[in-house]
Amino acid sequence: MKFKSVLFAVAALFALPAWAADLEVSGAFVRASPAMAGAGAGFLSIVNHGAADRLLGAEASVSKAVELHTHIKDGDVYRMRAVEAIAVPAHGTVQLKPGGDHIMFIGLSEPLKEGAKVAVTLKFEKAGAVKVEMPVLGVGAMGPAMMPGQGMPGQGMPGHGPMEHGKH
Ligand SMILES: [Cu+2]
Repeated sequence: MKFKSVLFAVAALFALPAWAADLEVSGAFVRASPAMAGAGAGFLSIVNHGAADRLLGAEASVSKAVELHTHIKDGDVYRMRAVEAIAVPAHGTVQLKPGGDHIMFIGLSEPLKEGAKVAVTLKFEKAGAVKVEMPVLGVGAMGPAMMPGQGMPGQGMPGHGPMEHGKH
């Protein structure tokens, strides 16, 4: 465990991407949540340089529960649905992004404020625990490239607001 802690400390020094075994996690971010939202969504990219793996879940202290979600198209409406795992193909890339797969923080203990950071531990079937710091970006942010303050006020997309949680 001590060795692992040192590894994490080094990873923190150099910020992202975080490496674990053959997995490279980058571009992680969380969207700021409106004060009353109670839930938030996180996104990231996983590049797999090795054999197939699966993301089985995640842990974070910011919310009561953390689920893996995907979006399914139901007529003209996209709905979120919890999934048991997200496949990470061998030598492939998986993108958790707005409108697709994402990490859902349910039962936030406090609103996700733009500029804060959320510590998340990803749980992979083979690679095990991978810690990642997810910066909180604007409500409608599409990725870390859109830094706080760069977007025009009110330009963002509505994010998760109008979507329905099929399983909650
Ligand atoms: Cu969701």
